[in-house]
Amino acid sequence: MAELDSLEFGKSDFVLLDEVNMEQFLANLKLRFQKGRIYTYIGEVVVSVNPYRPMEIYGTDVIASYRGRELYERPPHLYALADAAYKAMKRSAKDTCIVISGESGAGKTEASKYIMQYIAAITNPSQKQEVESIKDVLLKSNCVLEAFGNAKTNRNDNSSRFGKYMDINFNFNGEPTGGHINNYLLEKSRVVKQQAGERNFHTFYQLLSGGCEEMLEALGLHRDANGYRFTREGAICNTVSDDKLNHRAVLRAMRVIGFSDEEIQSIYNLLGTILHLGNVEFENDEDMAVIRDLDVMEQIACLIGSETDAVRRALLYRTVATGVGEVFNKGHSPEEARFGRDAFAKALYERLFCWIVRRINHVIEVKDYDPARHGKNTVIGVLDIYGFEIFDNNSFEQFCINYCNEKLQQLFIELILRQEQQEYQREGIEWQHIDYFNNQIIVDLVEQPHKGIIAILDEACLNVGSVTDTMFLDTMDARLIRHPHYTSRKLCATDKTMEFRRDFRIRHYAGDVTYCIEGFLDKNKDPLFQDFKRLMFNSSDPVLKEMWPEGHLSITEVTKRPQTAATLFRNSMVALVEKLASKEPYYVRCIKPNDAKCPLALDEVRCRHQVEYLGLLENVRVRRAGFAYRQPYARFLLRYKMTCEYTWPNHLMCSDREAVEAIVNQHGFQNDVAYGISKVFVRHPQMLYQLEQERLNLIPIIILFLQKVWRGTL
Ligand code: AD9
Ligand code: MG
Repeated sequence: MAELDSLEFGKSDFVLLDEVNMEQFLANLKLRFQKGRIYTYIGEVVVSVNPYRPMEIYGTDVIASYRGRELYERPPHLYALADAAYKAMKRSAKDTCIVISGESGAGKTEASKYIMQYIAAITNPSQKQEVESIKDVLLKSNCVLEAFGNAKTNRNDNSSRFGKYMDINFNFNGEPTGGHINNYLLEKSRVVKQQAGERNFHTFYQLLSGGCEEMLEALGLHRDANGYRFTREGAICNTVSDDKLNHRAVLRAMRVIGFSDEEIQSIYNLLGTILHLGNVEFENDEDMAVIRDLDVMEQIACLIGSETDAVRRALLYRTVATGVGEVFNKGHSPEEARFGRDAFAKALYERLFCWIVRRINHVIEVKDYDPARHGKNTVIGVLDIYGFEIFDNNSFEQFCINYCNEKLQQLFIELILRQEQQEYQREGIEWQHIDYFNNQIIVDLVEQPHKGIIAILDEACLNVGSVTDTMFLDTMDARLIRHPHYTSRKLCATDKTMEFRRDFRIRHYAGDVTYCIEGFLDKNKDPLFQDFKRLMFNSSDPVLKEMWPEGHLSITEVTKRPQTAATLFRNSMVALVEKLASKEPYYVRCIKPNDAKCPLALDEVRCRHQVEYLGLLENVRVRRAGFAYRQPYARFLLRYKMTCEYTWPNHLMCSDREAVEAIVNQHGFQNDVAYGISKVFVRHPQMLYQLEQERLNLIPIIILFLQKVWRGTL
């Protein structure tokens, strides 16, 4: 109960601020941060500030101290939130989810891992073998997915370049029985190109520095990341020193999960293939691409279980079908060949990543669950997805990532308002409306059918070959000119020269982002010549073949236009939001204290901006206008009846509600509560803190009393 509202450590719940304004909010955040209190509540929301240093607050003793306790009983912590989500799920057999949001580098992924560790630690006290191994796989999956899905960016040395939503399934006893991972849009363009100062996905560097001699030799690789075009940029800025150790950890994790030796070999064969592909050069022979270095073709063929000539042909020619069904081979120009090579490398990696996720899912998915025997299967979902990004150069990927964050912000607004409103209505309590900035208008700008940016982009992609990125920008300018959250350099620049016509800007809820349209069309169409798919489908390696099931189609059979990348992403976001909205949500709002990744420094301007766009002040206002906590009468009574002479040990009133009123009146809290149909609503957590304190003071006296009764000395 210590530190809940103290001068030394500030207010542990922003709801307790004397006044709700930015100055007080920031002062409290800063004071707590400097005292090592990185977590603070807004009611049941945890606000977390990245400490950028190891903290002594995650040990087993700390886990034990949060287990089964109520949120306000202990200092704010992710563990308390995880416990609340777990308890709510167990008590009401309802699915819950924990949504972790915040910008890149704010601490989402770390938070998700602590939450999972906590859930793993408090479940299965009887150490049943099958439950332990499920937990082990769930935890180990993080290590593998981070190696393949994370990379060093200029914002974060371990930035998630994919979105992850993990369901953990529980049986009737609250033991984990399995899980499922959904992955969202991997930033595959990173495989072939990284911005200055950034790295490719960790796994490439881990393999090169940690792979054993025999493995590297078999893959035809040398250790120097500088020698491969795809890892060269990252080799220069290589600041992540534990690649070697991590390589071993990933191998161990893959074995624990159940990857076979053959599967692991196939994975590394693919990584080797990608590195070699990056070094394939195309020379110009009368406008046709040729490859002089056939050794590298042989190496690739060997790694993907193919023939040297088949690899060479796939890189240099594409099969084309005429309208009348004739099929012929068309040679690439060097530029086309380079484009095809990069598309192939990106696709290989993306397929590999999705296959790894499917493989893990295969191990963790709940099998043979019989609700009649085991009771209802419930779920806690944990969402850790890329945070809002503003880079110097923002492209299609940032557009998708930021759209995803708009959707999540919309959900936050919707759920917080809706849930509060519904609860007050249900319980017959008056609700005071608080104004929010509603970002639905930005979500619509991006996703609205026929009118939104994705629709315009898809339309442009339909016109094969004829539409350029600039024409796409012109169409957007014409159609969106009046939208308050859209502008482009062309629309706002006085000097309308061509170089100004490559950008458009969206006023996001989290700030203005300027996107360069270069590559938007290609990334959205995401074309890959059928020849590559066929090459992989014909691989003698069954693992690789499995990743390319559509490779069996001949060119004349491939008629259907695949969905565009942006549309696929939008559909997956809509499905994700639906999934989250169907569960009882718990929120972690992460804040990045400074851009230098340095401990103890809290940049007020940066923090103010995040507090603003995350809507945290409004969140506090809603909590304060409403009621911070609510409890069913019976539960409240059970916990606090000892603090009132009329209710201890039992009350004689007509209802639990009257008994709760007696407790409230005795302590003089009449103005702090409202009585609903089934629950008592408490305005400020202070009242509960006081009751908790009193309870703690009374417990020794009651124990003494009971001991005396027991011994017959009373
Ligand atoms: V991104 O959107 O994936 O780019 P995240 O996930 O929000 O981002 P991440 O969790 O990766 O950020 O945190 C960034 C770094 O901050 C970590 O690698 C740690 O070095 C550091 N960090 C974050 N949270 C903690 C913490 N609770 N304790 C110590 C932390 N260090
Ligand atoms: Mg992350």
